[in-house]
Amino acid sequence: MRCLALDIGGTKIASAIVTNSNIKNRRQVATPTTNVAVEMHNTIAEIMAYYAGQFDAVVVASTGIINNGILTALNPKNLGGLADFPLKNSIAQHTDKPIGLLNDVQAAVCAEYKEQDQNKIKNFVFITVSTGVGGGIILDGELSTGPNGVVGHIGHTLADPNGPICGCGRRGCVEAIAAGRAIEAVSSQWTPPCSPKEAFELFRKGDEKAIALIRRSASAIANLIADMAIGLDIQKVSLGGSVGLAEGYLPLVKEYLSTMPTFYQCEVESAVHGGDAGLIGAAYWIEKQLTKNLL
Ligand code: ADP
Ligand code: BMX
Ligand code: ZN
Repeated sequence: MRCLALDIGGTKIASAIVTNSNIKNRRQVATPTTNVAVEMHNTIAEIMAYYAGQFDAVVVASTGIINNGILTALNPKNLGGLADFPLKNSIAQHTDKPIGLLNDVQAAVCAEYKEQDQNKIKNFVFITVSTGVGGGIILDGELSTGPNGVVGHIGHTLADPNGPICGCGRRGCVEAIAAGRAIEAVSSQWTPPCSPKEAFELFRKGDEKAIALIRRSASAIANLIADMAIGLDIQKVSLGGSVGLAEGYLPLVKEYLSTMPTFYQCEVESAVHGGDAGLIGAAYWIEKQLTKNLL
């Protein structure tokens, strides 16, 4: 099946035709930041027109809570203030083909889990450290989404009760400390101001303030992994997102995790599919849904 997959993140929207996990015609545009409700429709219309006639089904892996065809941002600040968006309707205006929607990280975990030894690994998590922090959770070999699509919003568990207010409204979420946006909130105040990518370059050159900032993020993610391991008996974690995949980050996460008692530890590796995990996982998921007549 030729599947048009879209991966809508807080920073970028990737799209591609995915067939048997092979990606063709991959494109990437920036996620709208102003007038987002209107611009999101326009961006989707442009993507749908570009791929017209090339697909048998459409699947969207999107940031936000995906339920009943609606995208609801838990952290609207990650989407230029957009709180709700009629994602399914926006796509349906351009195609009669089947449409599937799920959260971006729930999609990514499907791609990563299919690469695992599933006889051995039953409980598995994909964590993205990107614009935000999110998780996709496999329990007993099955993707868990929950009655409202909320499962996996682990970026909004507590990292520091005295930490910054998160865009979701809660104080001290992991996302408010570890995410790309959290890194940017600090590095953009430096002289000269730095993007997260530049902050990582400074970190790799041994700059002390950059090391402290990246370590703060990695430590919060290591604690999140420990919480997952002890709360859900997670056997392995796959780490993705542009921050999670940045050179030097995974070794720090492993370093913090290795200081914890044994029951809190589990295997952690970089996402096998890198930045394409969302696209590949979404296509894999919709094929399964269509086979089971679930869409
Ligand atoms: P999305 O959140 O849209 O899925 P990404 O996974 O690319 O997108 O994550 C975007 C975040 O990662 C932004 O905060 C951005 O500043 C940061 N980022 C992008 N490239 C890099 C890089 N090479 N190293 C570290 N951080 C990066
Ligand atoms: C946020 C939340 C999650 C998402 C995660 C990673 C919103 C808009 N998004 O915690 O649904 O999975 O970010 O998203 O509330 P990304 O944009 O960083 O890929
Ligand atoms: Zn939060």
